[in-house]
Amino acid sequence: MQAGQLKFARFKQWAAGLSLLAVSAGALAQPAQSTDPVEWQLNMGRGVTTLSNHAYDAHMMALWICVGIGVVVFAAMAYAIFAFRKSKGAVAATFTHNTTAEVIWTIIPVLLLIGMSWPATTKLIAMYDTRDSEMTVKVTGYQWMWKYEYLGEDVSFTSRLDRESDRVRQSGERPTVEANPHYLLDVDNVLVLPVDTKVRFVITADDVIHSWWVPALGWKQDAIPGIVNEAWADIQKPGIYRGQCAELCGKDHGFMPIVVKAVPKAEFQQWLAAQKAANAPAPAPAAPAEVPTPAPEQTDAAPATAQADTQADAVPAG
Ligand SMILES: [Cu+2]
Repeated sequence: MQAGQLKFARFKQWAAGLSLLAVSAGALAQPAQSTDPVEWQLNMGRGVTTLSNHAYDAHMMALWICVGIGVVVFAAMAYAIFAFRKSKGAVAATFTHNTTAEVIWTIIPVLLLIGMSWPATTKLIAMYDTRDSEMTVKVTGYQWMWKYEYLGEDVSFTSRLDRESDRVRQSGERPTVEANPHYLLDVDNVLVLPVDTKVRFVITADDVIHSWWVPALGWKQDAIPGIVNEAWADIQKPGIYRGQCAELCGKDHGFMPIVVKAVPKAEFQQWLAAQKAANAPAPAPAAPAEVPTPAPEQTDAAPATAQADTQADAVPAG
């Protein structure tokens, strides 16, 4: 009885998987709203940017070429096994070389490789082409959060694991899909970006190597202290796109998720204006700092300022 139930459960799983396959096949024809992975999803997602679509297309082309090769090779093998079986009086071949066959099985793979590498290379070059971007976001990795700066806009903030996920993970409670649908995948401040806009990212880190990865954007980029890496994205559909740090960066590596919220251009401008307005009062209280304090000796002043800057960087205002 147990075994029967188990079998039935397995069957149900398979049936669900197959129906999901059908659903995702339909979804591929009409791009889906969410790019979160679904249970029993077998293929990679298409993503929501030019680059993610490039990656998907290159992947599908390679996949179908592999399928074609597999079919041809296994069909030839099956035919040989069946047609030249011992009971039909087949005898072992005596030749060791066949120049024609060797030329054919060298040229065909070479053509296939060239056929795959040509589009792959153009796509790779496109990945690094950040020209004509309309805005730039600086991403800085910290142990263990991200800092986002909208360059030239005076808007910046940090983004870290939402407090509820953090509480649950440290409480020993068992998270459930119902109670915590985005357990460890939510942040306090999401990165808001406009759709249909070429956004350039400059990516670095302040302490150790991190990696900024949102699968729906189609790439991940290392965040390395002392180095500024570049990437770009043109998100085509409004939505919430999640990612994570993809470089082992310490004990809380698994707890520095990324959430990108893509909104229509007008809504983004409103959001940006609101952020600027919220930041605006900040300079006023800062004014007293300009009041000249008893001037210390010049030799001391420089290191003190440098230290203050470093601290300000290391502990960004949440
Ligand atoms: Cu990290």
